[in-house]
Amino acid sequence: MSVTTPWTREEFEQKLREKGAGYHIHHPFQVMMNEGKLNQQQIQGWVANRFYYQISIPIKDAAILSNCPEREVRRQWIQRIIDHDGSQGEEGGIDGWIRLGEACGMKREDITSLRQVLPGVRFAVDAYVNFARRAPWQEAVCSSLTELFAPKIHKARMDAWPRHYPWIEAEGYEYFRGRLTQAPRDVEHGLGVTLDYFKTREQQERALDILQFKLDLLWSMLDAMMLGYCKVDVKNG
Ligand code: AHQ
Repeated sequence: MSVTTPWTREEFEQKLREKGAGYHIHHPFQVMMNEGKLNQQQIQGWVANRFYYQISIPIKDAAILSNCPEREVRRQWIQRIIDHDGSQGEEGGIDGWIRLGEACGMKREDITSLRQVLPGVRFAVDAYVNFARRAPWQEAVCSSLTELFAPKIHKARMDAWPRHYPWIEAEGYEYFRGRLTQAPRDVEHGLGVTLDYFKTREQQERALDILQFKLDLLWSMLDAMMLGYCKVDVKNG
C-alpha cells in the first residue's frame, strides 16, 4: 500500500483508536489520582479546573451546531448540550460536576467562581472552543473523539476513588456514571461522521492530527494542574 492510498474504514477507525496511547488517563497527575496519591487540595483543584472545561463543552457544541447545515446531524448533536446544561426537571452534567465538587468538600462558590482556574487550563479549554468555532464542523466533530477512550477513565475513577478517597461522598460519582452511557452514544455518532467525511489519505491523516490536538489539549490541562498543585522537582543542569 502506498502512503497515498486511503485506509479502509476499519483501518482508519483502528488508527484513530491507536491514538488512545496518548490519552490523559496516562498523564502522571491522573495516574497519581487513580493510585490514591493525591490529597484533598489537589483533588479539589482538579475539580475546580475541570469545571471550566465542563461549562465550555456546551458552548463548543453550540459552535458546531451553528456551523452545521445538516438537520439530521444537528438533531443528534443538540442532545450533548442538553446533557450538560440540563433541561426541565433534569439537572444536567454541569450541576452534576458541582455536586462532585461538593462531595469533595468544596462550596458551590469555590467551583462556580472560576477563581481557581489556572492560566494553562483556561488557554487549553479556550483553544478547544475557538477550534470548534472556526474549523469545518466535521473537523470539530472529529476532535470530540477523545471520548473513544473516556469510559475507561470514568470507570477507573469510580473503582479507585472509593478505595483511596473515602472522604469523597458517593453521590459525587453520579457524573462519571452518567458519562458511561452518554459518551459511547456520542462517540457512535461522532465516529460515524468522521469515518464518512475524511475519505482521502490526506484527509484521514488530518483527522489523526485533529485528534492529537485534542489529546494534547487534555494533556496540557493536567500539566498545568501538576505544576499548580504538586511539588515538582526541577532538576538544575
Ligand atoms: O465529561 C466529559 C465530557 O462531557 C466530554 C465531552 C467530550 C467532547 O465533546 O470533547 N469530551 C469529554 C470529556 C469528558 N470528561 C473527560 C474526563 O477525563 O473526565 C474526558 C473528556 C474527553 O475525553 O474528551
